[in-house]
Amino acid sequence: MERTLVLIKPDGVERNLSGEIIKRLEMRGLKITALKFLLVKEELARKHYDIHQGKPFYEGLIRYITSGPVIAMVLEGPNAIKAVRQTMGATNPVEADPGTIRHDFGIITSRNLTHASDSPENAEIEIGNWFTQDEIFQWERVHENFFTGLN
Ligand code: 3AN
Repeated sequence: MERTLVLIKPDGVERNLSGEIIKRLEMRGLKITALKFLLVKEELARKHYDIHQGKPFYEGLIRYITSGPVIAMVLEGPNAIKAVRQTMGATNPVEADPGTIRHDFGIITSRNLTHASDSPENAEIEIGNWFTQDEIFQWERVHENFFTGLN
């Protein structure tokens, strides 16, 4: 089963959108297997956004993600990576499709509310950066097969 790391960034938490964002992802059928509320230390922020080091927006991105509490989650399900990124919408909220989180609640790229892993390989690396093994739970929903199609 696919897993992905999802962050509700400080603007999402500050604007009281955490519940709405989690609701939309849960309603798609994704299962929460880990969740925490934390202030991101600079070291974790720089590791998480390492790929963007040197870009003009990099230092602003580090200030943004460390500016207030975030919610970090591991979500699991078939096609979890693609499904979450589809529900989040394009990086730039004014290019995101109507009905996506970034379209519905955002207007600028530098305050685009959420992060989600973009590939299975990066998901595993990111999950390892944000969570310890004992913070992640393997559990079965009573009607798991409604979501997974596996009987
Ligand atoms: P996504 O989050 O959609 O995978 P990435 O990985 O290209 O997008 O960018 C990571 C984060 O960097 C974005 N979520 C956004 O916060 C920030 N970012 C990307 N491009 C820009 C930009 N041109 N200006 C400001 N911030 C940016």
